[in-house]
Amino acid sequence: MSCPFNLVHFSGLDKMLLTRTSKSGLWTLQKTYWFRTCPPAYLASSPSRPHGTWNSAGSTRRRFVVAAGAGLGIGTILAYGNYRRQAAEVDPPASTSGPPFPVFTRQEVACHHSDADRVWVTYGSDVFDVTDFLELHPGGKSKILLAAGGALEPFWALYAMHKQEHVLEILQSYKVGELSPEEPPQPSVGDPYAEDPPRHPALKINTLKPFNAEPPSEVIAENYLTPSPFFFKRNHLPVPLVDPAAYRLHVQDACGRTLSLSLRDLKRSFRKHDVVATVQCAGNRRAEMNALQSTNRLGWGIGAISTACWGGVLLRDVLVHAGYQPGDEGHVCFEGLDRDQSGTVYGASIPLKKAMNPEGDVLLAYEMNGEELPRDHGFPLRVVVPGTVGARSVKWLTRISVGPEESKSHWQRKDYKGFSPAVTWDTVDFSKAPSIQEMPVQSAITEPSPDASVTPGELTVKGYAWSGGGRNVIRVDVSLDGGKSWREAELTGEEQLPGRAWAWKLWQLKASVPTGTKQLNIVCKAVDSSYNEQPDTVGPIWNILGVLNNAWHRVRISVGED
Ligand code: HEM
Ligand SMILES: Nc1nc2c(c(=O)[nH]1)N[C@H]1C(S)=C(S)[C@@H](COP(=O)(O)O)O[C@H]1N2
Ligand SMILES: [Mo]
Repeated sequence: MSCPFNLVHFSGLDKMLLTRTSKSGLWTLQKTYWFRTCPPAYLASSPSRPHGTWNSAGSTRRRFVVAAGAGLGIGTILAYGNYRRQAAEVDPPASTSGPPFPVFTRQEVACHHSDADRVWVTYGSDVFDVTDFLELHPGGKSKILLAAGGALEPFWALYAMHKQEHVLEILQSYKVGELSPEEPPQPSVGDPYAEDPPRHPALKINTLKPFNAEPPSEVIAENYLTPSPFFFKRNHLPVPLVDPAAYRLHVQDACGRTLSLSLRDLKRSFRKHDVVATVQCAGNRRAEMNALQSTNRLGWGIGAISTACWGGVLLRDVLVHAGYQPGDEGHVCFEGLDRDQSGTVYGASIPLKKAMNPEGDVLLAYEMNGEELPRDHGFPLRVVVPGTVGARSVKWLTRISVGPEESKSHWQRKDYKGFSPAVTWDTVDFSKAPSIQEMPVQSAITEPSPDASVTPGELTVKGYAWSGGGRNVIRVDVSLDGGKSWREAELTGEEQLPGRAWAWKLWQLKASVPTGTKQLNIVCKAVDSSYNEQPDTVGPIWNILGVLNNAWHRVRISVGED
C-alpha cells in the first residue's frame, strides 16, 4: 500500500493545530486543539523515546500528539512530538475525564507498518505507536511487526499472556490516538486454545493462554517422581492436537535426505530406555527476581521444576541410524508442532556432542511415569535433555536436523541466555551470550510455605535440590536464623551414576523451635559434586530475562503461640 502520510518532528512551537486528512486527500480541519509544547530542550534531549508516561493528575499528563495532514501535490505534513497539554481544547470533548486523542481510521493506522513510517497498532478502539518498543519487546521485534498497521487482537488471542495488567500498562504508555467511532469493531477470532487439554485444578496458574502453571509448593516434595498432573507446565503456544496414527518424526540424515518415522517405527526399531530426569525452566524462581526489579516476564515461584521417569528411545540411536557419527561436530535442532499464525514453530537446539554422548542419555520420550506422554508434556513424542535447561526439551517433536549452527529459533537466540545485571534492554546484545544449556546448582524450601502457621516444638523443613550437567547434589545446608548457623539436611532420592545424576534430591530437616521464638528465617543452599555452591542473594545475579535464579532460597515465617 502506498501511504499518503509522512512524519515531521515539530519542535519549539508554542501552539499547534491538530488536523486530520479526509479520505479525499484534501486538507481538512477536523478538530482543533491548542497545546503548549514541552520545553524545546526536552524534545531535543529525547527524540528517540517520544511516548509519554501516564499520570492520572490531568494537568501533568504528558501526551503524544499527532497532527496528520495530506496535501494535494505538496505532500504531507505530520507533526509528531511530545507535548505537555496545558490549555483547554477549543472544541472540548464530551467527556471531562481528559483531553481527547486524535481520531484515525483503520486505513490510516495501516500506513504505519514499518520502522520508516513508525509502527502503529490498535487494541480495542485505541491506537498505539509502538516503534520505540520494538527493540524492547520480550517476544522479539519480528513478532510485533506481524501486527504492524493492524489490530493486536488476532495475535493476542494466541499470545494471550499479553492480557495482563503489566503488559496493558506498557501498551497504554504508547497511546497516540483512537479509532474513529465509524470503524467496525475487529471481528473476534476463534480461541486458538479451545483444544487445550483439561488440567488439575490445584495447579497455580501463571498464564492460562498459553498454559503456564506450577504445583503448589507443599506438593512439590511429596513425591520423588512428580505425578504428571502436578508436573509444571510451560507452554509458549496452544497445545497441538496430534493423531498418533498419522504422526511422523522427520529426521534429516547425514546425506541431507529426510527420514520419516512413525511412532511404531520408533518403538520397533530402537531399544526402549527409561531415564529418571528433572526438568527445570530457566525462569524457575523468577518471582524473586521480579520482586527486586520487574522483568515483565512470567513470575514463576519455586515450582517450575519437576521430575519424571521418561520412557523412549535414545536420540543417539536415532542419529546413528541416520548416519551421524560420534566425533561429528555441530548442533541438533528440534522443532515442535506448536506454531503461531506466522508459521513460527517452537524450536531449540543442543550441541551434537551431548546428543551423541553414550552417557548423555538424551531421550525421545513417548512415556512419562509409565504412561503415554500427556498432551501438555508433548504427546506423542518429546525430547528430554537431562541436565539441561527445560527449553531444549522440545515437546510435540516433529523435526530433527543437524547443522553447523544453533537453532535459529527465537527461544534459542533471543531468550534463555544469561546476562550481567548491568545489561539493559537498550544495551543487550544477544549474540554475545551463549545459550543456556547445563544449569547451575539449585535448591528451594517447599515446606513450610511462607503463609504456614508454625508453633514452637518440632518442625520439619522440606525441599528439593538439583544441579545441571549430571552433577550430583552432595549436600544441602539449612539455616533457621537467616544463615548465621547451619545444619545438614537429610537427602533422599535415587542413587544415580556419577556424571549422570539427572534427577533431583529431596531433602528434609527436623528441627525444634524453642518456646518464645517469634520468627524463623529459614534458608537453604545446596552443593553439587563439583563443589559448586549457590550465591547468597538475588541482586548480583539479577538479569533482564529473569533467568537462572539460584540464590539461597529464604522463607520467613512468624511463629505462633504454643
Ligand atoms: C504491540 C504491543 C505489544 C506489547 C506491549 C507486548 C508486550 C510483551 C511483554 C511485556 C511480554 C513479556 C510477557 C511475559 O513474559 O509476561 C511479551 C512477550 C511476548 N510477546 Fe508481546 N507485546 C506486543 C505485541 C506482540 C505481538 C503482536 C506478538 C505476536 C505476534 C507478540 C508476541 C510475544 C511473544 C512470542 C512473547 C514471548 C512469550 C514467551 O516468552 O513465550 N507480542 N510481549
Ligand atoms: N514444542 C515446545 N516445546 C517446549 C516448550 C514449548 O512451548 N513448545 N516449552 C519449553 C520450555 S521453556 C520448558 S521449561 C519445557 C517445559 O516442559 P513441561 O511443560 O513438560 O514441564 O518444555 C520446553 N519444550
Ligand atoms: Mo522454560
